[in-house]
Amino acid sequence: MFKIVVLISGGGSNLQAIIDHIQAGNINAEISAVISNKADVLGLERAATAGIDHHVLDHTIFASREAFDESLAQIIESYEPDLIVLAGFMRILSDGFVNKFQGKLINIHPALLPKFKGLDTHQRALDADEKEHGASVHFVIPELDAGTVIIQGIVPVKSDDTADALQQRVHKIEHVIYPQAVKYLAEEGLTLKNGHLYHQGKTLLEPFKEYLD
Ligand code: NHR
Ligand code: GAR
Repeated sequence: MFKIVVLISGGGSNLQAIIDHIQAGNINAEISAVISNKADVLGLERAATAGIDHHVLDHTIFASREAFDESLAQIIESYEPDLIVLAGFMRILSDGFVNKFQGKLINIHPALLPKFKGLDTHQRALDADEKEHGASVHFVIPELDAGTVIIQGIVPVKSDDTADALQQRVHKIEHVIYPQAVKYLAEEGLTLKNGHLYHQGKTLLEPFKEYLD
């Protein structure tokens, strides 16, 4: 079985979307564990409800980022996962951690990368007067939000949009593209070689794209 560990810091609605697709038989994989750096978040309850092992690893008790990452890596490795999914995980991971899991570590970022790396993406998209915004699932490399993009979900920006309204629209498409990306990796032989995507033996020159309808 293709085994997944999911890292969260909060609500875990993307975690829930992946759980739902697995339970519905759309993705042939299992989530072995969910790990949160924050206690008492809804995402941990979602894991408990689905009968998934879950852990809290509070980053504030560690002396350094590296010490936290070391401990995080130990928990992850105990599950021997094929894939590690960052789903609203809000801690930047050190180079050592990222290199250890390279090619197996993915993130969803709420912007159409390479635009709007970092935080506060929805307000920044509005301020830049973008006509389209969205989310990108990408492989994680040490450089923040800079790894190869697998799939993008694209939503319109409306003339009277607020950051909140836009965020909600982006969230909807995240729940479509993240399970889809996991399926490509778990079942369809999507891999990363030398920074390029291969899908069923062919090089992909562009990420997959989905539009909100
Ligand atoms: N780590 C690496 N090495 N590379 C990436 O591309 C990563 C990563 C860790 C997380 C998610 C990312 C996003 O999608 C992600 C990508 C947190 C921050 C951040 O500044 C930035 C980007 C992302 C996640 N975090 C602060 C920190 O000091 C804490 C902010 C908070 O706690 O609210 O780590 O946007
Ligand atoms: C998602 O919108 C995700 O793109 C974003 O946090 C949200 C998590 O939602 N990620 C980041 O901003 C990472 N820096 P969820 O917890 O409900 O899945």
